[in-house]
Amino acid sequence: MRLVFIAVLLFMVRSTLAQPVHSDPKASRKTKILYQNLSEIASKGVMFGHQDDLSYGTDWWAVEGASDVNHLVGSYPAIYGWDLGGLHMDRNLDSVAYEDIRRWIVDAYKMGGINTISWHTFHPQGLKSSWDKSAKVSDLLPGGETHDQYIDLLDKLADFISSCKTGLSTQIPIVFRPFHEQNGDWFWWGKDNCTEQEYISLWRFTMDYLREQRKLHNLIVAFSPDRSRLDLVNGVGNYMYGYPGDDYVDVIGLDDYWDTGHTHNTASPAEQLENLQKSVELIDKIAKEKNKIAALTETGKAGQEIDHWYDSLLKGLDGTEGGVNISWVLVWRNASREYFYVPYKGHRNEQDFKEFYASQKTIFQNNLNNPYTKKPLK
Ligand code: BMA
Repeated sequence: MRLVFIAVLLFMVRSTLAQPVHSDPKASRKTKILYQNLSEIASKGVMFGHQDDLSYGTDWWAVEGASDVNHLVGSYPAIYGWDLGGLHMDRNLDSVAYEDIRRWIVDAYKMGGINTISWHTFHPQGLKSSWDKSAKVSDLLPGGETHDQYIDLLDKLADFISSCKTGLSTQIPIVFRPFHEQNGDWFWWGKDNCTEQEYISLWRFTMDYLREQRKLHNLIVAFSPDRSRLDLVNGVGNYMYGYPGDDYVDVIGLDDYWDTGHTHNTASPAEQLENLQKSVELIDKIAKEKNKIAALTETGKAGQEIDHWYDSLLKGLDGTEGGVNISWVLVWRNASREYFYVPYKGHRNEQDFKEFYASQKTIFQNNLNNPYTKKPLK
């Protein structure tokens, strides 16, 4: 009897430990449920995400209900990526109207999809773009020259996020992925442009402000370094550059365009596949150790210039220890017939994408029940 009791107790402790713990103790109920579900879904397969899926495609712009993914396979993606660069304007960097983004975020939520927001933000000083490295992180921190303008920007961000709601109900849970690819040298928040401590302070200040001053408790926060600047030999240590702490991160993410046929990567396709597997194993390991979840927050091959690209992606994910078990992969946007990440009808990778969709290991909108309830999958 005593043994049975101990066994039950151990089982209970183990199941509690296996649950990811959200970084915000005040996170809303739905946000916590979604977070648990992101972990549960990962044990069944990988969700597919597409940036700007409802906004435009290779040959249409802002058509209600349209989606290149749905057009090709008959299901919307499970994850919808949006970008809030340019909050001082009516439209974001890619000319998508904010009022449309807001409506589509709500639509995606109502369909049972999951929204993730990236932030190619302008620096408030002189409205310098994300890629303008004359912009300084230190100016945004408390005591910095443009700190007050940064607060204004954060207010605009918070206003927008708060406005994404259904009727009178509370805020929609959103995966927020600020200041991405910080280990690269292309953004003003990048490695060679500020100190690690400045980067961490910016992240913490941002999240504290959104949570404490603006009462946003609907955010699942994603950290996403870039794989091209990650040394897999010293994987864990290297990954942690700029990590703001477990209280500020929920998703151990990675942007990996490198192992998926990047033009400057001279490694053979076989080596790239192996490195993709290692990269995914790395984030999975860190996430498990920290009781968080892992995701490929960005990946893809612009122009789909590689045959069977999606098949390789799936092999990369499936070849990892334990098989496909990260929460999602998100490919970038379909802006034109030259710049796209999901093949269009008639493209030679059309069948490749259809097989990716048909795989038991991938999860699209069709397979989701409702990730904001206790039963996420159909
Ligand atoms: C980049 C490119 C840019 C775009 C930006 C924000 O990766 O796609 O063209 O403006 O993302 O979406």
